[in-house]
Amino acid sequence: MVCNPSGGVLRLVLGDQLGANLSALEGLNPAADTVLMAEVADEATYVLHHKQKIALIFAAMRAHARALEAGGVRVRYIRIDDAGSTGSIAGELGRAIEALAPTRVVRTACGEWRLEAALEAFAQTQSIPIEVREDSRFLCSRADFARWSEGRRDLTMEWFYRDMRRRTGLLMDGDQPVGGVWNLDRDNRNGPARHLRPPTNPRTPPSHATRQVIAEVEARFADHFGGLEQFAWATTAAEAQAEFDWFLDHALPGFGQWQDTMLLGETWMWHAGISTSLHLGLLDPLEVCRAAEARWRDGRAPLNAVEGFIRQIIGWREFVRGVYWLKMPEYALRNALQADRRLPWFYWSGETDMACVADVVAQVRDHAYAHHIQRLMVTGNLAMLLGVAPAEINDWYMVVFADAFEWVELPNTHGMATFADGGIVGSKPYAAGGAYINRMSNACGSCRYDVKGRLQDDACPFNALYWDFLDRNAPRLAGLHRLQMPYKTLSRMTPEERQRIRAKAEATRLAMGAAPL
Ligand code: FAD
Ligand code: DLZ
Ligand code: SF4
Repeated sequence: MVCNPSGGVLRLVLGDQLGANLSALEGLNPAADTVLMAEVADEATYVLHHKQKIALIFAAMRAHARALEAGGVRVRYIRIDDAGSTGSIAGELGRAIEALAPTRVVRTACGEWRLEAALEAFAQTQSIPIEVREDSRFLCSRADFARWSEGRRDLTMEWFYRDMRRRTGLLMDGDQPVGGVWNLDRDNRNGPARHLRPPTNPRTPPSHATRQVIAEVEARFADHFGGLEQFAWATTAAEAQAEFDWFLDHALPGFGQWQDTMLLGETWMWHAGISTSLHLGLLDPLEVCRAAEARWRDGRAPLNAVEGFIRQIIGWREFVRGVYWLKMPEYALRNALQADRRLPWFYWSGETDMACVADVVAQVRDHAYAHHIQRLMVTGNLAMLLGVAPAEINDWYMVVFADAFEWVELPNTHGMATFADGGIVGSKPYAAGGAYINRMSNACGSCRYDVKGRLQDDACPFNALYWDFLDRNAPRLAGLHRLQMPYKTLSRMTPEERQRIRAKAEATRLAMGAAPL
């Protein structure tokens, strides 16, 4: 990979900016410009990412560099083992500026606040111009989201989503939603039917080049969480498209109906598994949504599936990213419920008798993936009920998932799963006892705990924790409209019963290792 002094424009491409239409590459002159890509220790270790995430990013970066070079573009590519590497993106930018003497630098805005702040600080130390362009992986710019949020008391995803439907024209009949309804979520909450069998997702077997990266990551990042044996992530746009085509044919039709369902030992089910490809720029969000819409218009997928899928992408994905950039850096420090406990060790080891939790932990170890309801209602819900400190929870979510980038992880964890943001993203905490998991999964049947029990030794731990959570947080939560029903039930319990629940919940927390920090 070439590194001649160019005098042209130096264009920075980060490991999650691998799309063909990246704004930093607009106007590229192959005769004069150089693209800088750098595998660096800082990005690989600012959290101890799952090994599969590092392997995915490095393999995708190398494939992208090869494709650019094949198209005649000069790439200065720094590998993780480069002896002269400074270990940081800013450091590598500095080294490239010195070596190539470019006329200016062009880069696309970073996804994460942390790196954007570091690169802004770096720019202050430089005399050459550094142009920062809009992040082309999203449909709604940061400025547009800020405008949308102006003057609103609550940032409700549903209103944002409807505006995005109007803006994109997706599933619209003129200015009305097709079918006359904006949101078909009420049709999308099925638990597992008897003998329910999800389609078998082939995913992407690693190429020769990817297997080489896997071996390097195994050697260099041996102390990071997770296994590499079952690595099956798309690392190029072509692989990502093939995975998505499979989803359109085999899983999209059932996506609506079964998107909240959990089955032990089943990983992908009716989910697309495309979050990494969207975040890395291997798939374009609007094209993905248009392809799904076409399936409905052709009669090959029902509206509840297609609407639900599109809502996740132009609704939730864009919304959480907008909230992140609107509220950072203060957002990361929020702890509305003053949670202060340790994360139990079994989140890492999987050593727990709770069948639902053990299944998710084994899955993230092997695949660096869990679907939304596993993240929200199993691991997230349990951590919230235990009162685990937000920093501990965020660290776990950032580590274990291949698709974990703070702009999407933090609003989901802080906002959706634990209510640490105090209600910016969600209007209530998604707290639930074992009954919810029993309804949506087949886990309880093979669990040592009794899902209906509350106080006895083998009672499902979610139950006492759930009622204790509501009780403990009543001053903050009892007024929330959407929690009126459970608080009414709680108010019918005697003081003695509530005391027994409190004692059982505390004993459960301590037995799990969720001691105060
Ligand atoms: P599908 O279920 O097939 O959905 C399609 C696409 O919709 C996804 O690829 C994703 O881009 C988008 N999407 C769906 N739900 C959300 C959502 N809540 N927020 C943003 N986009 C969404 N997603 C991440 O990409 N990275 C994370 O680090 C992450 N952390 C999460 C933490 C918690 C506590 C929760 C509850 C959710 C989190 N999510 C995160 C959201 C969601 O779980 C994943 O996007 C989804 O599971 C990815 O798998 P998929 O591609 O099979 O999604
Ligand atoms: C996640 C990641 C990793 C593991 N490694 C690199 C890297 O070596 N070089 C790089 O340019 N990007 C990497 N990334 C992605 C960055 O962390 C990502 O660009 C920032 O978090 C901003 O979103
Ligand atoms: Fe999970 Fe409780 Fe069901 Fe066991 S009984 S699988 S712990 S919800």
